[in-house]
Amino acid sequence: MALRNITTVTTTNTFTITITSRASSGFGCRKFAGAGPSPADFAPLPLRTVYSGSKMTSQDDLRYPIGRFHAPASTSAEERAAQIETLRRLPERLGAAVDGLDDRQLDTPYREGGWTVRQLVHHFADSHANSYVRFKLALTEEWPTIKPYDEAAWAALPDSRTLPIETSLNWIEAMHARWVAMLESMSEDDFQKGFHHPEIGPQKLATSLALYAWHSRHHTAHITNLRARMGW
Ligand code: NI
Repeated sequence: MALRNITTVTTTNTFTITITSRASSGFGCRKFAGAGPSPADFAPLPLRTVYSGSKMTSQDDLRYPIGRFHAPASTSAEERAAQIETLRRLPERLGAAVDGLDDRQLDTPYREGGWTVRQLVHHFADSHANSYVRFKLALTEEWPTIKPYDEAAWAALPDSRTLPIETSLNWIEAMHARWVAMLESMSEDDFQKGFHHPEIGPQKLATSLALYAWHSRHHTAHITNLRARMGW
């Protein structure tokens, strides 16, 4: 699978350089749409730099504030407990990240060409709802094949661009209560169950859990970093 060809090298400065042996660049491609994170999370990016105040920041830093996702070969019960805790706390942390923002601020992209804060919040709901359903399918069927979706197109729909964020914040809170209760009931064997993604192949639930814990922190950091840069 293409993902196995990716090597990440961390240099002495803050930049992370990703080298891939994939023949074609995945940047902007839709191949991994619906896998969870943006398809570009796994793709090489140019190390263009921008000035933010007096501090120079790379586009990669803005796009991957906590680094890219690296699928673990396996996870321990302790690691999974920490990941479940991240999902449990997302509604509270996301609520704090957007607290007090007005409509102008909510409609500000977190980086040049990126989603707005409003789109990020609605993306959390869309993405995590898909993942919640995939967990349910994997727990109740034998390695089902799931349906990818075009997350960029979903984020461009009118509801994602215009609805008040409270609609998704409330939904995320309720959904995560269900999701976390399900995760806490899962056995070691359950985490070895999974689903087939039509484009990226078999995905264990243990890997999905790690991915969505990362995803929770990844997009929340987009918002908190924007606020820090803008002085909001
Ligand atoms: Ni995402």
